[in-house]
Amino acid sequence: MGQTTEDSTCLDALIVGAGFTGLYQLHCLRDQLGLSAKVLERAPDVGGTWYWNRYPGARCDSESHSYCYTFSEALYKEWRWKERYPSQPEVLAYLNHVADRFDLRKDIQVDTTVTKARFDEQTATWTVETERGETGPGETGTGETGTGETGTGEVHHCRFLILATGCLSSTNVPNIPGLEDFQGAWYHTGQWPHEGVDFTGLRVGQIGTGSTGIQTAPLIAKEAAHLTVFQRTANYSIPARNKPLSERFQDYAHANYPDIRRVMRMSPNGHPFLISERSALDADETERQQVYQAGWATGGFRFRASFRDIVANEEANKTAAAFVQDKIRQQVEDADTAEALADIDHPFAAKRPPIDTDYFQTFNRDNVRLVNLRTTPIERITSSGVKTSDAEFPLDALVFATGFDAMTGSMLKIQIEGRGGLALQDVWREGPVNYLGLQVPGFPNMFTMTGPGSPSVLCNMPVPIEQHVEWVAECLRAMRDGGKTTIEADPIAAEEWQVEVNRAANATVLSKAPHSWYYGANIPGKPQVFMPYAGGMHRYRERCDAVAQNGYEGFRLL
Ligand code: NA7
Repeated sequence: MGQTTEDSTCLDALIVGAGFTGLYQLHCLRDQLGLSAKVLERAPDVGGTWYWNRYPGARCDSESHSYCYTFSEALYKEWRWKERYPSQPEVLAYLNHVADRFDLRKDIQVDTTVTKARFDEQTATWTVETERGETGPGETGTGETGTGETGTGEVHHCRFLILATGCLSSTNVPNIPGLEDFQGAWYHTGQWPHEGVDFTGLRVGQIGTGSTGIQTAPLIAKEAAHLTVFQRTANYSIPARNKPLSERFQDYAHANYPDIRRVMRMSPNGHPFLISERSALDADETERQQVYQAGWATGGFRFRASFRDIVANEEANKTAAAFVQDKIRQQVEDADTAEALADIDHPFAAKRPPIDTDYFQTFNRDNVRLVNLRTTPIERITSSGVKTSDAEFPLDALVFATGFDAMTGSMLKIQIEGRGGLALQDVWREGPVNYLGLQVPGFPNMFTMTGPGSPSVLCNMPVPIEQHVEWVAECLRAMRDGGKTTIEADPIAAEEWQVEVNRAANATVLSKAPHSWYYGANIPGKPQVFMPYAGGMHRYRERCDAVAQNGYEGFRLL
C-alpha cells in the first residue's frame, strides 16, 4: 500500500469524470458561478467514454453538427466537423479543444480513481477518497491502463459531489468459462489499446452484435484472415450513410445555429430533425413503403422519424420492423445467414438500434462467418478458441463487443455512503431509486448525472447533458442566493418519479424487450428495472424547469 495524502481545503464542488458532462459542469460552476471546483478523472486525459472506445470503426451515431455543446455560439461556430457522423478521434479532439479553450485542465486531476465518498452530517460535506493510476473502465482486460503507479491515495473534501461518471462507461466482459485459458489476445472494445491492434493474418472471433459490434465487424473483417461473429440476439440496423461534410453544409449549420439548437432542445430525443406528425397506420401500404424507403435512403436515426408512432405503437412498429427485416434479407446472399440475422425477437428500436456501414454486406465476404448463439450457445472458451454446443472455432484473437454495465455501473463502483452510513449499493439493491434522475434520497448534495431516471441514453447525449449541468448550476446558484447549504431529494418524490419512469417505458415498445440493457438484463444479478426515462427529453426538461420554478419542489432545502 502507498501513502494517503489529505487535502484539508473544502471545495465547493468535486466532479467525478472529465467527459462531456464533467467538462461543462466545471466550466459552469467555476467560470459562471465562481465556485471552487475540481474534476477527478481515472483516465490519463479528458474525454470520458471517447477516451477509451478506440476500437476500429468507433464513431458516434448522432450527427456531428448536433453531437457537440450548444451553450456557446462561438464554440459551435469555430469547430468544423469532417464527416456526417464524428469518428472517435474527432470527438476526442473536440473535447480536448473544449478543455483548452475554457482553460479547464488546471482544475482536472487525471489518473485518479474515486473509490469512496462519505457524507458527514455534522459539516454537511463529502469526504472523497481516491487512488492514483488505476486501470481503465473494466474489471480486467488488455486495454489501456493508467500510469501504473497504484496505491497512492488521497482524501478530498467538498460540499457538492457531482457524479459525471458516464452512463456507458463501465465495461462488461461476460463471465464465460475458460477465458483465462485462452492463449490468444483478447480485447474489450471499450478498453481498446491506444497503439491499436493489428489483426492481419489472424483468425478473429467477435462476441456481441450491438451498436459497437455492428460498427467494428466490417473493419475487422477487412483486415483479419477470418472473422467469426458470435450473435446472441439478432438486431435491426439502419445504414448510417456516412459521408464527408461539405463546406456548404458546415456554413449552413453555423448560419442556422439558433434554429438547429431550438429543434434539438424541443425534440423528444435531442436530435436536430423533426419527427413526422403522421401515424404509420394512416398511410396505405404503398405510401408507407415509400416513406420508409426515403428514410432508409437518408439513413441513420432519421429513419425512425418516418412516422410519429414507431416507438409508441406496437402495430405501427411492426410495419417498420418488417421493412428493416426485409432489407436485411436483401443484403445478405447466404439464405441461412440472412435468416439468422433477420430473425429478431423484439420490436424495432426496443433495444438501442444501431446504425451501420456495410454491416450486413460483411457477411457476403468469404472470410466472415456468423454463428447463431440462440441455436448453438457458447459452452466455453478454450485455450485455442471458442467452443459452442456444436463446434469449436479456432481463434488467434477474441474481441468482446459486449457492452457496458449501463447507467448504474460506474456509480456503484464507488463506495458511496450517505446519511447515517447508508450505502448506495444497498439503496439500489432492488433497482435504482432517485428523483428526476438527479438525486437519491439519503444522499444530500450529491447529483447523479445521466444515470438512471434520466432520459440520457435515449437521446442525442449532449442535449440531456447540457440540461443536467445547467439545472445543477442554477440549483447551486439558487441555494447560494437563498442561503441554503443542503439539498436532498424527498423519498416520496423519488418514489413517484420511479412510477413515472415505469409508466413512460410502458407507454412505448421499449418495455417489450426485457432482455435489453435498458433493463440491466445484460449483467447477471443486476435488478431488472427499466432505467432511463422514456417520456421524452422535452417533457423531462419542462418537468425539471417547473420543479425549479416551484422552489425545488420535491427536494428538501436546508
Ligand atoms: P450492447 O448494445 O450492450 O451490445 C452488446 C452485445 O454483446 C449484444 O449483442 C449482446 O447480446 C452481446 N453479449 C453480451 N453478453 C454476451 C454474452 N455473454 N454472450 C454473447 N453475447 C453477449 O453494447 P454496445 O457496446 O454495442 O453498445 C452500447 C451503447 O454504446 C450503445 O447503445 C450506444 O449508445 C453506444 P444480447 O443483445 O444481450 O443478447
